Amino acid sequence: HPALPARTREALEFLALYHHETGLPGLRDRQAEVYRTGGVTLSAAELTHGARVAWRNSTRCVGRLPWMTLDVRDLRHVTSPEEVFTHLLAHLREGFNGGRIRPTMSVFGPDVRVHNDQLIRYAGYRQPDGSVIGDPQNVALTDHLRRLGWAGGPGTPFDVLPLAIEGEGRVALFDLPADAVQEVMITHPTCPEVGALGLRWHALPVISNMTLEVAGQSFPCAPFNGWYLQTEIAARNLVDRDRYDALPAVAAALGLDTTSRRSLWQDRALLELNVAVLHSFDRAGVRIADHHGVTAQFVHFEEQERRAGRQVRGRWSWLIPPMSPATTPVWHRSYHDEEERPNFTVQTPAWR
Ligand code: HEM
Ligand code: NRG
Repeated sequence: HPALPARTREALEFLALYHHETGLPGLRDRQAEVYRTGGVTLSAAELTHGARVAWRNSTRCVGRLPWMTLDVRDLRHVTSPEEVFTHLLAHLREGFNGGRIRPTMSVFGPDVRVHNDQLIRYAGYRQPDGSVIGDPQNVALTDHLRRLGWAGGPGTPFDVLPLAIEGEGRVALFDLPADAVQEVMITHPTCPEVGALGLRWHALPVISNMTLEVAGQSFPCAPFNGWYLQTEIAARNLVDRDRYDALPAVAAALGLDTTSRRSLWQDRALLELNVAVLHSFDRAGVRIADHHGVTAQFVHFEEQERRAGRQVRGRWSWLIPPMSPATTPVWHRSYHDEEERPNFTVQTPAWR
């Protein structure tokens, strides 16, 4: 239907997909509603399936095999910042589930937004000399929260930021209570000096700056979580030069010779930090993937999709892990990276 407005066309396409994939009857009636009103109000079951397919269509996600298990909390009637916050606390608890993390998404009313890019983020405090205490990636967010009235935290490298929640035309700040934020202290199975560095990370990645686009509708506040892949923490967040830049300290803790680049001390420190993160999450009973397991599962996902008559889209540069990529099957495969709907789109930060 090239002549229809995008909203109507996407509504029709989604209803066709929903009825085709579920085998449920009643497509004709739903189509009639779209032609009558120009759009569609999704049932809770349709929203759930749409959110799951949005995950299935996420080209940059290597963790898509369990897309059908996504738990969707239909909170489209919730619009006030205070109520949103209460439901976000419940999301953190239910998603964490005592360490047996459940992929979870909460879908709020269309005018709600969370300014934080994830529900749990560490402050980045810019110092007068230009250096940063905390996570340098979050300096702009930290400044934004200060402008909104946050007094600032104790000033450790791992201060958890408050949430800025927008709804009903206002923005309010909320501190996350300590019991809502699960963290894992990083220790190494054989080298106590690595544990003494005081590195840590939060157990749950809850992405809160992506809009769920489904059936011609946009939900800017639809935070979702799965579990971490250890390379996200141990090869990027704690390691990138413009993040926590921990490799020199890890190498020193391991007693490596750092005077020659060709001792490959960076690679040795990187490997041991990845071992440490997996060891620490396992010991804490918090689910985490490793890059060999998750890429093998991704190949399984590709086969499952092919059997279902669907083409897997992917962005190779995001699917390969940032360490030892050629030891994983994804390295040796190629992917088309067209974007399909339903999907998630990245938002512009609230302060830009
Ligand atoms: C990206 C793994 C669950 C949607 C990623 C990335 C990894 C990953 C490693 C790349 C991140 C980066 O390089 O910064 C996993 C694992 C999961 C999981 C292990 C465990 C269940 C989910 C869920 C959703 C999702 C539940 C949505 C319902 C996405 C999206 C991106 C992504 C949209 C791209 C994010 C961006 O553009 O910044 N995932 N994921 N993932 N994942 Fe997953
Ligand atoms: N790299 C980011 C998180 C991106 C999404 N990763 C997931 N998503 N595992 C970081 O915080 O390191 N998920 O929904 O599980």
